[in-house]
Amino acid sequence: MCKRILTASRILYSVLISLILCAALFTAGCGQNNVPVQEEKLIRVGFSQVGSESDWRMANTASMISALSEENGFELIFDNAKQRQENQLLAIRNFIQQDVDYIVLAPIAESGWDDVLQEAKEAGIPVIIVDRQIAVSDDDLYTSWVGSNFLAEGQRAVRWLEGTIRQQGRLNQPLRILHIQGTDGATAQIQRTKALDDAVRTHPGWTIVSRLKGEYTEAKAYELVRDFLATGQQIDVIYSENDNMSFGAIRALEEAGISCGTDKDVMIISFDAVRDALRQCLEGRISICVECNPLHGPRVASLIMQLEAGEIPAKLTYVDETFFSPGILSEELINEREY
Ligand code: GYE
Repeated sequence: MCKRILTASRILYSVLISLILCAALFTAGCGQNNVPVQEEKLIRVGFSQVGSESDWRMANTASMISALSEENGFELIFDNAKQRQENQLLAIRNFIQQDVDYIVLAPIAESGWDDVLQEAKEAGIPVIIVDRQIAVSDDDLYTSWVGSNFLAEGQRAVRWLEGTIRQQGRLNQPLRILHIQGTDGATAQIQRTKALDDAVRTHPGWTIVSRLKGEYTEAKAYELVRDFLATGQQIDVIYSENDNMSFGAIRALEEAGISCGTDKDVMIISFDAVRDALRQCLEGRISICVECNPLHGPRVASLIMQLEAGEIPAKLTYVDETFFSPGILSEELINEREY
C-alpha cells in the first residue's frame, strides 16, 4: 500500500517536472509579451549587374550593395556579368535554382529576355528591372522598372547644342559631329542615339561624320577616336554616350594636338555627370555633362518593400535629372555630389 503511494507520487512528480520543463522551453521562445520571437528573416535578392565598364556603373553597384544590405533586411547575391548577356542569363537561372525571393536585373540590352523571365515567372519569383529597359513579348514578365529617361537626356543635350551654336552665330553653318555610341541595343544607347538622329534630321547643316562603337569604356573609345583622328577627318562636336568614353576621346584629341572646349577646336557633349567628368567640365574640356543618376539602390529596395507589403508598385519609374555646363558648376557643387 505504502509502496503504491510512493510510486504514484513519483509519477506525479515526474509529470510535474516535465510540465515545468515544457513551459520553460515554450517561454524561452517568447518575447516580453509572450509573443514568439522569430529570427528576422532576410529577403533574398539575386542581382545581375551588367559589368564594371564605367564610373556610373561602379556608383550604381555601390548604391545597390549599400541599400540591399543585411542591416536593411536583405541578403544580396551579386553577380557581375562582365558586359556579356550570356552571363546574365546564367546568373538569373542560378538565382531561380537558389529560389531567391526577388530577382533584380540591370539588363545589358533590351532584347533576349523572354525565355529566362518566363522561367522566373513559372518559379513564382518577381523580377525588378533597373537602369536600362527590356523589350519582352509580355510585360507581365517583370514586375517593375526604375531608371532614367534616356531620350529626355539626349534631347537635353541637343537642345543645349542648338542654343550654343545659335549664340555663336553659326546655327546655319555646317556642323560635323563624331558620335561615340554605347553598347549596342542598350536603352541608354538607343534613346541617346535617337535624340541625336532626330536633331540631325531637323538641322540641315548637321552631319554625323562617323559612328564609333565605344561600348561605354574609356579604353575602347580612346582607340577608336585615335584611329579616327589618324584619318585626318575634321570634326566640330563629339557626342559621347557616356563620360568614360569622353575621357578616352579627350586623351586621343589631346595627343593629336586638338583642343577641346566650347570655344575650342572640338566641343564635347557627355552623358552621366560623374565627378571626374564634372571636374573636366568645370575646367572647360567637356562642354556639357547631361546627368544620369545611378543611385538606384534605395529605389529598388523601396520597390521590394512595397511588394512585401502587398502593394502594387508603378510599372515604370523615371528619375528626375538635369545637366551641367561650366557656367553652372563650382568645386563646391562637385564635392557635394554623391558620385
Ligand atoms: O550611361 C554608362 C553605363 O545604362 C545608364 O551604362 C547606363 C549607362 C551609363 O555604362 O556609363
